Amino acid sequence: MSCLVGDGLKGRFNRRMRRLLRRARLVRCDQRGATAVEFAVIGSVLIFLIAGIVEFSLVMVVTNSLEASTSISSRVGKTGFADTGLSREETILAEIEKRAGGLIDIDDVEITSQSYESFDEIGKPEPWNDANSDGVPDDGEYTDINGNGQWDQDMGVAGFGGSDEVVVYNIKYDWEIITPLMREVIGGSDGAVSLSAQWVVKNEPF
Ligand SMILES: [Ca+2]
Ligand SMILES: [Ca+2]
Repeated sequence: MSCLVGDGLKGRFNRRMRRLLRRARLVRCDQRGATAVEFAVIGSVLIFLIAGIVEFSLVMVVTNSLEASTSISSRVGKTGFADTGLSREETILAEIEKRAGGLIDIDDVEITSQSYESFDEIGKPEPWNDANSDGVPDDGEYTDINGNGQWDQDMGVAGFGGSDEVVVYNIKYDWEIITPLMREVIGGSDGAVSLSAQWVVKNEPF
């Protein structure tokens, strides 16, 4: 009798132990799953951060290159110097290309410059008087400061200016974001970031 009771207890004990072992195995599987999920979440965030740091660093490097090339080239431009066999404009563009850096495709760089007689004229419209009150600067109502035969919102003259004139250099470049992930985040509709630099100099007497 005692032997039968012992067998019964032993059987129940064994069954409970098997159930506990099965549950333990299930719990261990769940933990492995949780670890995989945690790794996926943390790994994605980490990759996103690294891609962001790399892309923002490249944007800063390219922006600095544009600013430096514009600054130094405008100093060359203000002297009126023209290299042998080149026009003054070609000399300035060559200086910009030389300093723009290997990351920049110079063929896609947009360079414009406007010259003014003084700093006060920068970005100002040509003066006009609306004599017939139609809200439009008609012929005879405006002073054609830049001499192009029409009224302009900005009285600057395209080019690198003459002696003692003030020149505004503008340089623009669309930098393409490399990683597809960051293209969606910081890139425009074309996956690029529009960068620009501006520099103002007063030409020397030449
Ligand atoms: Ca008018
Ligand atoms: Ca004009």
